[in-house]
Amino acid sequence: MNIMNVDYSTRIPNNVNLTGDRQVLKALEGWHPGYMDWWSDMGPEGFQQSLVYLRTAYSVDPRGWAKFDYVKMPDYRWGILLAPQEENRVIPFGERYGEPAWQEVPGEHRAMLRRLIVIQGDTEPASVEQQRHLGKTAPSLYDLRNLFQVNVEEGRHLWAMVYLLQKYFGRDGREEADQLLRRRSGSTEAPRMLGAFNEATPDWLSFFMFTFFTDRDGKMQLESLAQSGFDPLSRTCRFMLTEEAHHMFVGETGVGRTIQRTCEAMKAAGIEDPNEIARVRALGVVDLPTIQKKLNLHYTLSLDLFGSEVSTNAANAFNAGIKGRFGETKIADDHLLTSATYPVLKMVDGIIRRVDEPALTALNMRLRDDYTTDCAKGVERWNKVIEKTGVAFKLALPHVAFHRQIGEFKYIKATPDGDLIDDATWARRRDEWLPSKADGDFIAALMQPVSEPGQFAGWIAAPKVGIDNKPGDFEYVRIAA
Ligand code: BYC
Ligand code: FE
Ligand code: FE
Repeated sequence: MNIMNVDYSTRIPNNVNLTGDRQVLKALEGWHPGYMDWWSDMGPEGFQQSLVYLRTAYSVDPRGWAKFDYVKMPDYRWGILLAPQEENRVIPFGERYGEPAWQEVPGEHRAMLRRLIVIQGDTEPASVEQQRHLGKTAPSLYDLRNLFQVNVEEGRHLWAMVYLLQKYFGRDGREEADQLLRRRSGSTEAPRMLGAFNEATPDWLSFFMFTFFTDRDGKMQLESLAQSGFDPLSRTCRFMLTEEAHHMFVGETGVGRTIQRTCEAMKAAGIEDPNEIARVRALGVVDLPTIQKKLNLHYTLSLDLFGSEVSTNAANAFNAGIKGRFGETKIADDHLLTSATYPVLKMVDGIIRRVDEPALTALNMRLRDDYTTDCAKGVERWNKVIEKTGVAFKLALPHVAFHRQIGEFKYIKATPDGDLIDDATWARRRDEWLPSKADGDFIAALMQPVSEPGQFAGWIAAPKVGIDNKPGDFEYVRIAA
């Protein structure tokens, strides 16, 4: 079978020759009903009988890997797709640098590898759970379709990790695969593993911020895992990244369209000062300071996903050749980092200071810095949207010490500018910097569903182009009665 093409003859479409791998096929087929139960309990609420204009991956050829068609979500073909194997690929970093990449799990690193795959796998269904209630307040059929597209693909990412667990980790891999369907976002007994994935996604602005900031952590982590010396993981992540681009597009354009609509409404009403919050809100749009607060929240929750700035876990994974750096093969150094250092922001004697740390233990900080650079570019594109309308306002990323739960800054309180403050000041000023209950209530009240083709809720602008070049009034979801 050509690796570019996907075998649709088995229940689980795949390009990993499952028909010739009976044991894994059986394990996956055994897992499938539990997945479908999870999808019906925890996947998108309602709309399961509606026809959604979705893309399905049918190939891993970068020139054309997806086809678009109307599908009922439960009939979506969740497949196992790995990017083509690179000939003679070597381990690109760490103690085994330059040795042939592993096609089987290296025994001495089995536990570490399994843990990383499980953590990655855990985030995928968590995001679907977080977003499950959003369908009923979608601002348009276009947005509704994008939500469902993201949801089915996060479902596929779960399949991707479950395949690795079942194929390469035997019995404990199968147990982990079952656990991935048992944990629940926000549950007290069995929560999802990472902080941000137990937070609520209460409204569409949060959804867009999440897909911009948190899916972008996904991009950074997948890029690092795509460097892995364990070749099946590398190939899996490389294909996931092709889907990830759309998730971040949904976030960036979603926030951009919200900003656009706000600024246009302000201009039309002759409001010059973005801080005239009551007047702006009376227009039925989200004021820019509240958008900044949402940004502050989702950016900082996502910073926590990089773990501690200084981490022996990260050093061990790198030394082992399991998890590399962003763009590892393009970095011009020894890929061993035995004597290199990296500047890390730390609390030293009560002050935030930049301190040189061994580059190996500073890998989380480095990836987080790469992430911040990537986020900042997107924020600049949002600022261009504001600038074009002539409104005087700039969005900005808050300081990395602000509102942190993980790492160096979890015991201190800081302003978005990075000034240290005491608990009383924090308590008094928190609502200036993060969405308050009142902000949430206001946004919730705006979230009235719109389901006429080509129509959009009043708080968000129409997109510039349709999905798959469809015209503006295209019926992206045929809602079942
Ligand atoms: N919440 O040495 P440390 C995505 C734990 S998103 C709770 O500081 P390490 C997606 C840590 O587990 C990408 N616990 O950090 C996006 C450890 O616990 P144990 C997901 C946390 O290990 C949107 C302890 O603290 N993929 O795909 O170097 C939609 C000390 O850890 C947190 C990955 O994350 C936290 N935030 O790095 C859908 C890649 N942070 O072991 C999908 C795989 C740390 O002592 N994961 N801890 O009990 C990893 O590479 C690493 O596990 C982390 C943490 C980067 C997450
Ligand atoms: Fe994902
Ligand atoms: Fe994603």
